[in-house]
Amino acid sequence: MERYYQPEIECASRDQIERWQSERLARQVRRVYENVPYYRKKMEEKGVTPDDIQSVRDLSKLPFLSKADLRDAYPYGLMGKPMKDCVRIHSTSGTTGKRVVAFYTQHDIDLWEDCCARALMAAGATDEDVVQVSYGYGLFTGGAGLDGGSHKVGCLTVPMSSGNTDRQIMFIRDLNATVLCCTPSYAAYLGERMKELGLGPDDIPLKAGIFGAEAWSEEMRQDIQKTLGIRAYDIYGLTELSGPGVSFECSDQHGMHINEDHFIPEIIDPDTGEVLPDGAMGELVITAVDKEAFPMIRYRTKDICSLNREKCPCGRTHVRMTKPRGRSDDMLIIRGVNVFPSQIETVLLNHGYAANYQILVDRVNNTDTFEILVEMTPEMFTDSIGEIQQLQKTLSTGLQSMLGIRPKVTLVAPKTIARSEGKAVRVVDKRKI
Ligand code: DLL
Repeated sequence: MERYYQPEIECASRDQIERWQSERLARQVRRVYENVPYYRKKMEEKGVTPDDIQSVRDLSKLPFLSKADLRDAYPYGLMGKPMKDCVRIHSTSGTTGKRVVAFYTQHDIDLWEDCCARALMAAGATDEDVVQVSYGYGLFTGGAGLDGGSHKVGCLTVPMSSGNTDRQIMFIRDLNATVLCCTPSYAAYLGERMKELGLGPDDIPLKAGIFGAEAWSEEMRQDIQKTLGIRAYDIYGLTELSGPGVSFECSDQHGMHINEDHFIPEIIDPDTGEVLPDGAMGELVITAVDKEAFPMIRYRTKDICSLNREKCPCGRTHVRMTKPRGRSDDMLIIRGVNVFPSQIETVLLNHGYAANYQILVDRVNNTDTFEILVEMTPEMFTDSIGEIQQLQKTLSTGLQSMLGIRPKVTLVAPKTIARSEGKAVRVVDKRKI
């Protein structure tokens, strides 16, 4: 039986959804024009005023907002409410320069938790369930978002956070957890560890998992479902747009319903900015129509996917997006952590290396592997294994403190990494996503 948290919204007619979107969009655009000088300036540059935005059909008249704008306006320049009205911040796991710091009013938190509650109920959760939240808590949005949604549904919430895998398994068993929330790679690792401990799907009470924050394949879903004996549901979101719950999967498991009463999606050609028709693959752009503290209008997510407006058997009427295929920029997500090649470059140069390196990413046994080949400079070149090992260790530690994740570093002789005459190919990502 399909369960809904807010059936009157999730199954509303298209007319009703468009009415909500149009009203809220017009109000939101006026609000930012009057209160956020950064937005006003961008709108003036494009020659558009709040009077031009009467309905969702006028959306394309508005300027895009990009991560570069967020950096420009860091940290307070995009705030739609005074600081005293804000109750929380969250932040991304790290970017080249500044992190994204997102602000929330209590109203924003409420809407966000509603979206996560919808995702949980779509995965079958009720107030009889025990939900183990194994996303990180803290600045990352994963823990807080699913935790809040779980409370709204009335589930018994276990705020585990990530790590300590054996204790995770013990709690799932001892506390009878029926729903698990974590990254898909961590779910796969939990499965692997269970096998090592001689445990199978029948030894754990889990029935569903809500996995997101990184791209994962259909094959990985099948694998997790089999190993843990559950149904595995995808969930998508980003810090700029609150966090998890921008969209989520239903029992049909064919694409994620975007919470269209809060988020208006568009797909654009990432190179030209042209809005593409439904079904075309392109960059997802989202307008959040109800967020107060950190309003996002036509925000370019960089995530590549397509939209599907076909009727869904689950009864929900909100449009579905396909699993994001990848990103239009160079950011890598390794074990759920955002990694930019330029961050690696910074560390290499700070440690006296040249920018001759290659990032090798793969997925072995459902876990991301992360290796960096780094050329020694002729000055530091040595044959001594001991010295090389010491250099590798030092560099790996330096990279870990920048990235929050430890790569394997392999030092290679000078001039062994191919040079390019055009753009350098820094990343070899063998994960088949
Ligand atoms: O990852 C929010 C989140 C937490 C989503 C827990 C789902 C579950 P950020 O750290 O800001 O926020 O990273 C956002 O992660 O632009 C995508 O590239 C990627 N991403 C998030 N969910 C998915 C997914 C959280 N289901 C960035 N599939 C986004 C593929 C995803 N990529």
